[in-house]
Amino acid sequence: MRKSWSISLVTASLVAAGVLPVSPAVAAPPGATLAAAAERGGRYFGAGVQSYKLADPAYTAILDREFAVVTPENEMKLDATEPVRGRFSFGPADRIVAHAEQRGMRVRGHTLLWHSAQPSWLAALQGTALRDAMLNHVTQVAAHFRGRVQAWDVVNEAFADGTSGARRDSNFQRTGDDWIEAAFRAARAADPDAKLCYNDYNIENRAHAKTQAVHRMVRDFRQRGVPIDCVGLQSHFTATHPVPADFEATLRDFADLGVEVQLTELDVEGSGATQAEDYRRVVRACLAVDRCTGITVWGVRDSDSWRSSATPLLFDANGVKKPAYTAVLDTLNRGPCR
Ligand code: 9MR
Repeated sequence: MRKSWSISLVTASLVAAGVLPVSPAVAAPPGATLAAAAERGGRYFGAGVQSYKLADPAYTAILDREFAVVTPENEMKLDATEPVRGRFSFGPADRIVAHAEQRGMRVRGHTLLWHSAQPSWLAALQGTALRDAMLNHVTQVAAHFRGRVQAWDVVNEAFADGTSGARRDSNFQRTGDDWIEAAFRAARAADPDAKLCYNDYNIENRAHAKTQAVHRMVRDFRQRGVPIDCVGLQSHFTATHPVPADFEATLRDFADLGVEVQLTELDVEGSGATQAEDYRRVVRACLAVDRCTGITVWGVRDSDSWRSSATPLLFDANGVKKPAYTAVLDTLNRGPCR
């Protein structure tokens, strides 16, 4: 520690004396926010947001200061955007997109097709009628946000838990195995510039059947030219689903297929130094893999979380930075270590 400090002092005085050129490494100060620190390593740092919270100045103060990318937690889901067949409703999602654009933040779209949060009219359909309605939904929603969403979770959570490695049973799945690729093709046609992601939970552990099944699907899509650009690993970590020892290897396995990987809904149950260390490991794993392009935490303060009693986020209910925040900021500022 002392050694590198004195070396950088010597370097700095040589630069000041005009002996050495100013290099970006010397000139760039550590990032003071999550977004700035991530940016130094060429990554983004984002948060899941809820439109009704944009009216809370304590919430937006943290959001606008710390994050470069926002993901609407619920406002782009099927039940929110097409509550009645063919009648689209974009108000709350548009409010989030406008908030982001006014502040130079980017948007992750979540999600075009998910077996959950379906409006009742859609859940009642089957066969060709259902398939047509699914693809029309993808087309209409992706077209509405065309050019304004940097990456879409085109399909969310389509694989079963457990050891089967099978697709999850759902009305979507019952229209035929090819529903996922059909959705990706429709999304590409509707918004050619958005990155198209497959997103899921419990695919962080390389040894798990579900992880391997998703990996096989992405490999197959790449081989057959189905337009897929990224895999989103939700990364909801708990005591029973901890950060796996092989997390970096999992990210690398997906990245080796030629897709980006993004941590899309990160949160870690716990508190204090243990939680901080878990967060540090997650960020380090992403930084170690070139194609891991960014991290989104699933909420701003613990009180904003879908599982607030697990205190899984980086700010406490009062908006105070937690040890986990400091660990993430510090790890991002250290950058990719090889
Ligand atoms: O955080 C979201 C919560 O507010 C919603 O009630 C819930 C149901 O729509 O979805 C939560 O977000 C989920 C995400 O969309 C997909 N992965 C799991 C997330 C946590 O349940």
